[in-house]
Amino acid sequence: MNIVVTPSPGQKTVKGACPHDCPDTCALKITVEDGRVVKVQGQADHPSTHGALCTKVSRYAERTYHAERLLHPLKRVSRKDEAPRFEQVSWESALADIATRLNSIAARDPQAIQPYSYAGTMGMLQGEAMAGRFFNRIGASQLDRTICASAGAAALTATYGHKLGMHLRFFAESQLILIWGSNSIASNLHFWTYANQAKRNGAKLICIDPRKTETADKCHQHIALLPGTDGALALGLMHELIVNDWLDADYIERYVDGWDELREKALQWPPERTAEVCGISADEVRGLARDYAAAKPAAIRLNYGMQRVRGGGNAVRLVALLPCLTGAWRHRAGGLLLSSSGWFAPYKNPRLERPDLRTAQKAPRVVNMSTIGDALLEETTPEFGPKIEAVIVYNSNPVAVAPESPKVVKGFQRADLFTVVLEHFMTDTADLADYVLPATTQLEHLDVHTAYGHTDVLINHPALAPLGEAKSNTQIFRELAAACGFDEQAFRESDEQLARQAFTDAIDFDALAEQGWQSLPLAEAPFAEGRFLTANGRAQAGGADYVPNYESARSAPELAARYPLAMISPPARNFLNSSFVNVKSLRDIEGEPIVEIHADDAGARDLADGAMVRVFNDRGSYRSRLKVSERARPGVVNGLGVWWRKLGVDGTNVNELTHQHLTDLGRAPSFYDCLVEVAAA
Ligand SMILES: Nc1nc2c(c(=O)[nH]1)N[C@H]1C(S)=C(S)[C@@H](COP(=O)(O)OP(=O)(O)OC[C@H]3O[C@@H](n4cnc5c(=O)[nH]c(N)nc54)[C@H](O)[C@@H]3O)O[C@H]1N2
Ligand SMILES: Nc1nc2c(c(=O)[nH]1)N[C@H]1C(S)=C(S)[C@@H](COP(=O)(O)OP(=O)(O)OC[C@H]3O[C@@H](n4cnc5c(=O)[nH]c(N)nc54)[C@H](O)[C@@H]3O)O[C@H]1N2
Ligand SMILES: [Mo]
Repeated sequence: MNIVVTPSPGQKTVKGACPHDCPDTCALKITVEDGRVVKVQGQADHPSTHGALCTKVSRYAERTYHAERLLHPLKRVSRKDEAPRFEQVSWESALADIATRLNSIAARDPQAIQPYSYAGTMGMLQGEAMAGRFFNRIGASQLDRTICASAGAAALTATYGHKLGMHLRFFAESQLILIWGSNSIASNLHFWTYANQAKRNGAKLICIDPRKTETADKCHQHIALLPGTDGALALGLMHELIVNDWLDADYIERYVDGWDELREKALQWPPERTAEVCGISADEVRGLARDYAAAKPAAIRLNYGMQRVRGGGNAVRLVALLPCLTGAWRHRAGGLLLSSSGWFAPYKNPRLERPDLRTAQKAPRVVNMSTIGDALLEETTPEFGPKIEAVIVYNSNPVAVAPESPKVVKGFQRADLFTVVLEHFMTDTADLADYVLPATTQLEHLDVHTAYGHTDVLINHPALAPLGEAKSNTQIFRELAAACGFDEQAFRESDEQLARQAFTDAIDFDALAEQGWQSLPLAEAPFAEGRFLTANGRAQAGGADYVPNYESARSAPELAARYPLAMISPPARNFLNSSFVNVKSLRDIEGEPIVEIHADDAGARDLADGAMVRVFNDRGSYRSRLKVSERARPGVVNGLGVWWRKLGVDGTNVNELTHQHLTDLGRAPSFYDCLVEVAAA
């Protein structure tokens, strides 16, 4: 069943796809020489990749051949509260032992078994195809995969009916681009190419972001609002569109529901009030509204950074309604893009994970991944259901990335918790496992991919045979199913058979395998005449409103008196969430964990640039190097990147400080809604 790649002499190139959680999903050209990958490049003929890769993925081979790659199954021999020690074991004994443990839990209540996965790979096969079959068959609890995008997803769905937006390539023709809550140069590089083209053609670029990012540096204007105030800014813009009569009344009349209600709300947000809440000037609000109304076509590149606060869902709804109010959707280069993933829905096979393999009458309970800290510390109760007894982690590093890590660590340290981690490396989560199983990287397995920043389907052909004893996620779950005694045909399907079932017939699989990618056939200006994917085809404006943060000077003044600084923790350019932190050449560029602070806030605390500081609140404390920088606005500190805890200063990272409160829509974490204080360490 395994895909066999035999090392052959000479040189060949293989068509691949970048597996990482990034809107760009690039097409790869992998050069193999005498059975070794020597180069990973972008495919020149794939439009959005355009032959170029980011720094991280152009070094993907460094990740695959990393000296610390896990190449053998490991079994824990130390206690969970001691320094981790493991011994190498055979696959047979590891899988037999894991199967015995899981079967005995399942005999009592299979819902005590919890899968935990996210987008370490975005591939459909190495993601949930075979894993989903296994967990459905055993009857495990389900996982609500909310850690990144679900507030924005719920917002787009409520407003447009699905996660849909403009097509990437038409940004090149826009006259104005609002880059809103996105550091595109760091996290969406191939969009930036199109924005830059627009800029060269005379378009104005405006960045809306509390942090003065490298993207803000390259835009004509930067509006540094306070974190979590985007909904207020959108309402302030609507106020100006209304009072200046800059609305496209015909578009609203034909294609928008609930405008009267929203109009009343927006009229309560004159520029002065908006400016005060957002921490910007009233002229910035007026100027932004004028620019947005005047430019035809005007486009918005919204990204997930701005929805990681309590009101993140409503903020996305309000911003997403702006192009409906000016009729920007009439043009192919106007509108908004947050996610394009909904365009793939009609082309995906909904049965790939085989929900029919479930035997229980009732669907298993759903546990939210964003509150895994609390969930692992729950006892059995009627509301929660059974205490979690086993966790199977793959494609994720929850101990580093989930909010409020003191609780996540405590949960994974439970002596009575059985944890299995499928990984490439000994991450913070693997350190707390009972078994660590070595997984293949993208160069060693087959996969198929959709995207969330463009509308092409991609294939990833394996370039190498698995290194060491590594196995693909699909193969590990196949063998685990066999060890558990599951003999359904669903567990005997090969990766190629899965890949052929991943899409409906509308995608020609052989053409995909040959070319490396296939574009979805889509209208250029999808909402030029409404036709949203809502029940009645109209955009839905009802109910959207500004929701203040959990933690801010305005909403929690007593807390703010003790912890006056708002901390955001956006991605570091050279890492991908917590992936690549252990690739030395990339870690060397980032240096060490830093927290950026404005000179005024540093001065008020007598802190000098380069000092070691303690960033803290009631939840925890985290040591980091201070950088006095104009990238931070007054009142806001930027704790960059999700470092591996064990590579941080004292075995912690920024999530030591974040909380588990969820967003208004989509049950997502509010990582950037977090008050802290900074002091000398
Ligand atoms: N290099 C790199 N690329 C990545 C990632 C990475 O870790 N590194 N992560 C990937 C992932 S998982 C995702 S989800 C995507 C998208 O990831 P996003 O989280 O959208 O990442 P960014 O593009 O950095 O955008 C976040 C920006 O939002 C700003 N921001 C924070 N709070 C607010 C706010 O309240 N309002 C506004 N307007 N802005 C705010 C931050 O300062 C930051 O510049 O990127 C992907 N690409
Ligand atoms: N404070 C703070 N926390 C954040 C964020 C933030 O901005 N600030 N961002 C959040 C966001 S947007 C996201 S998406 C999450 C991301 O959180 P995660 O999805 O956990 O992402 P990573 O940290 O990249 O960890 C992915 C892991 O999957 C492994 N992996 C990759 N490919 C494979 C494979 O084929 N098989 C197996 N078995 N393993 C594989 C990698 O080695 C890596 O350790 O983090 C969130 N956490
Ligand atoms: Mo993400």
